[in-house]
This record gives sequence, C-alpha cells and structure tokens, in this order.
Amino acid sequence: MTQHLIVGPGAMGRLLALHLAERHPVTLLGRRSLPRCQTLTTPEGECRHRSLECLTPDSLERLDTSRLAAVHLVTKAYAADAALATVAPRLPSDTPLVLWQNGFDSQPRLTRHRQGPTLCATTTEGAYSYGDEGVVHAGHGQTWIGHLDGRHPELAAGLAATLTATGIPALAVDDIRVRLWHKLAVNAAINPLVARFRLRNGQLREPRFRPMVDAIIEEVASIMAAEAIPPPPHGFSTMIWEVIAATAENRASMLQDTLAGRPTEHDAILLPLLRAARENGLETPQLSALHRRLDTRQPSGKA
Ligand code: KPL
Repeated sequence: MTQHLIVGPGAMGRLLALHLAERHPVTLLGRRSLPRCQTLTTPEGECRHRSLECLTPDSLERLDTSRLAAVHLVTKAYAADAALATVAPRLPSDTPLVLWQNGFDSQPRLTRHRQGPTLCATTTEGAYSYGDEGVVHAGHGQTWIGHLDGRHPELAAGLAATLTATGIPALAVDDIRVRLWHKLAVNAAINPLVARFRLRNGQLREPRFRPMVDAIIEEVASIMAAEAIPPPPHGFSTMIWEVIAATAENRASMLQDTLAGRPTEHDAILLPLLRAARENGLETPQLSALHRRLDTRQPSGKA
C-alpha cells in the first residue's frame, strides 16, 4: 500500500502531493483539471518538476484504489464534507483518511460519521500556489498527526514517518484535539482582523490594532479555559504574538480569500468558539462581531 490520494489541489494539497511523489505514486483530485506536470519551488529557491496523475470528479472512475495507503482531504474547511462525499463511494471503507482542515468544524463530524480510520493533521508549513502549474514552499514548518480520541497510533506513526521521509517533518501525537484548538486560537486572533482591515499579519502590532488583538485573545483564552483546553507552555497571548511576529510579512489565508472574492473559513474558525462560549455562558462581543461581519460579506457561492 503505497499510493496517496490528495483531494484538494490548493497550495497545501499540492505541497503534500509533490513531496509524497518523491517516493510514492500520488493522485491529485480537484474540481477542474490541472496540468500533469507540476513544479515545486523549495524555500531554498530550487525548482523541482514532477508528473502527477490529476483527476476530476468526472474522471474518478480511473482511480485505482487497490494500493491506497491514505486519502488526504486538503480542501478548505467549508468544502470538506462535499469533497469527501464525492470520493467516499469509490473507497474501500477501511481506507485511512487524513483531515487537514483549519478550524474545528468538519473534523469531529467526519471522524464520528466515518467507518474507516480517520486522523487529523495540523501544520505550520507555509505554501502558496501560482497558477495551475506550481506551488511555492514558502517556509519549512512542523506537522502533527493523530486521531481525535488518540486511536490508531500505529497508523498515525506510519503516516508521520512517510511524510517525514519525503521532506514534511511530521510527528504522531495523541493530543491532536488540543493542537487543533491552539491553531484555531491563532487563526481566530489573526485572520478575521487582517481580512477586515486588509493587513499583513505584522501590522497587527501597530497601536491601532494591538488592543483589538488583545481583546480577542482574552475572549479566546476564557473559552479555552471553560472547555478545559490546556494552554500552550507560555500562554495564549505569548503564542499568538509570537506567530504574528514570525509571519509578519504573510497575507493570511482569510485575507487572500477575501481579496480573491472567495468564501472564507470564518465558520470553521469562529463558530466552534462561539458555540463553546454559548454553552459556557460566556460573552464574546469581539468574536461575535467579527463573525457577523464576515458572514454578511460572503460571496453567494458559499458552500
Ligand atoms: O495559518 C495562518 C493563515 O494564514 O491562515 C496564519 C498562522 C495566520 C499565518 O498567516
């Protein structure tokens, strides 16, 4: 079993595909067809060309599932359920699935409803795509992979080893739930604000925006405490301000989606927080206002 199916040929999907293709057969599935020859530009500036099998839902019957090691669902969070529904009828029910979505919306739902082993992954790898032909690996990062309830540790370890061997350093963990909530905290503090005010991440350190970030961090930290999510070693505030400094030049994903007129992942990032706040009787004026604002500006194609 060595073949990997990547569903969702965005920047992260193609980054994974082009790394895995160094050692394994890889098929890329997207809504529209892509050129077979794809280029990966490494953080060191080297260009590597790989030929990948690229399928669309219309050509899915060509998918050979007999050697599938794993299916990686690397779509935007709002497209995850529909993408899985397209591919699931073709898969043996015990095929391992890895969910790479942001936020904490589709992961518990898909993990619960699916029969086969379903893992979640979260990563700090940086990537952006250019056109249909290439992806730029903007910065090296770390990936964590595991089951929400800590099940399937050998599968997680095997997939982490496979990713690591192809240049995506990955660790199998039994606390992926906590790591997903921490990433969600970072995304909630950065993405809606930079999308609203059209900022690079580092501009959040300016005097006008700093108090807004701090107010969001305060709401997020009390929700995490009420949900018994252990804080990161130096607290949420330190973690979030460190990410802002480390990604100061980035245009965050939600800003890129907003500028391109695409739907944003605001539901996957903000709704789990708003739901948890409601269940714990917490007020969230900042997060609620950000969610309302993003919700009213969604393009009509919102999934
Ligand atoms: O993950 C990110 C994103 O862009 O969605 C952050 C951490 C905010 C970096 O830009």
